[in-house]
Amino acid sequence: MIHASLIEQDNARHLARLTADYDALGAHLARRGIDIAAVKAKVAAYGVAVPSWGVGTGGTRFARFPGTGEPRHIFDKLDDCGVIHTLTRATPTVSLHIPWDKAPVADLLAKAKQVGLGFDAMNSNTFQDQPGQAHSYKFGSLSHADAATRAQAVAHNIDCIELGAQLGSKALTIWIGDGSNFPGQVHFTRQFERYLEAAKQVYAALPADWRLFTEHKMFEPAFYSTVVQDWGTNYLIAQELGPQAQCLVDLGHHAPNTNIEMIVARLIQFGKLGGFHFNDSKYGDDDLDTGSVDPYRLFLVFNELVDAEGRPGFAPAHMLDQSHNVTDPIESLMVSACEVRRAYAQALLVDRAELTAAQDGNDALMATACLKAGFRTDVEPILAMARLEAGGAIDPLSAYRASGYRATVAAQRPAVAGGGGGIV
Ligand code: LRH
Ligand code: MN
Ligand code: MN
Repeated sequence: MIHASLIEQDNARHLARLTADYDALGAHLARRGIDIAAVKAKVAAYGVAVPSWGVGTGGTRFARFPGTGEPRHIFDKLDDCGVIHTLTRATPTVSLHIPWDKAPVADLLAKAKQVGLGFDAMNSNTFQDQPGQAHSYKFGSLSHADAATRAQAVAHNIDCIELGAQLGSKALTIWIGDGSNFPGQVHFTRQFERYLEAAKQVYAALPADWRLFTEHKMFEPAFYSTVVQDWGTNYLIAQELGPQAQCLVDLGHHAPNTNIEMIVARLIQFGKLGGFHFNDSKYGDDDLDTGSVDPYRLFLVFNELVDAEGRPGFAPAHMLDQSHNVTDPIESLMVSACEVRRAYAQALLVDRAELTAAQDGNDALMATACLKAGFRTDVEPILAMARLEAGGAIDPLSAYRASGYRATVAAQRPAVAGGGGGIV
């Protein structure tokens, strides 16, 4: 969809500047005792999964304003995801949401091969009703008071595992909307007992090399109480289910000002950090572009991840999960993937020996200055050089705009009407 010659042409415009900037940064880092090539190699090896649902224009419960060339189905979505990876070389996998992306396995595999992508964690959906479904999720799914509804939700999750196993995925992410809207509406303990019993049935269906990620979220769609509301409940679930169960941290699913990096550290310490849904927020589950509001917080999360690198069995899954309401989703996802890599690169620059010495010497100011030294460094030349050497674009946005991809697909994909709300 994006020709190599186009990338080469666009790169040619930026190459001299990049080479000069990269050399200057290399000299600067060498003075700090850091080998720029080693940082670049780590950045180049780092990938973040794109959510299939992210390439469609998002919306709020009030309205959705579609862009042009909206993907019609999973195959269009995979084309768009392919563009993101071709230009950034940072998003080698796609995370599917079922049943939104349901399609014959052979077709999914063929398309993924054509666009050069693999499949990351599968996401189940028991927060919406589907046409023809026997039991409604209006009052819950895995924790529903009715056993038949719970069984239907369990069966759907097992279907997702079976589909994912054929696609080469290695994890299932469960997020449920179950909760309540009124004090007294549900019995907290009985509801959570039902959830655990149902989740155990899903866990029992996991292949030996799979992981089950449970994703907590403070509120919404339930507004009084939510069954898996915070990392404490999430940790209890992972403990109850067993070693293949871990917690997924969506950055937008916490109360404002929550110390998310500390939650990350706690989960790492006890072997229960499964992965991330990266996004940014100001108020709640805003699903804003990763790093757009508080890049320092993203950096602090990566500071914990870099600190934990090399721990036995430490392999959290990294995915984006955001909603693009006013931008071209491909552009937002490209920029966000680069933001995640930026936070990683900055965290790699932190002098860990100096930090430990400052911490142990109770030198609060030096400790925090040590972090800031990593965060303040402009690592863009490292990111751009990693992309260039992998065949990607020095400036993905500039190459994408030069390609005219959006206009091309807009001519092929019929325009869709805007209107009512929705999350995708
Ligand atoms: C819930 C959530 C979860 C869903 C996705 C669409 O807010 O973060 O990950 O699967 O959004
Ligand atoms: Mn999420
Ligand atoms: Mn969310």
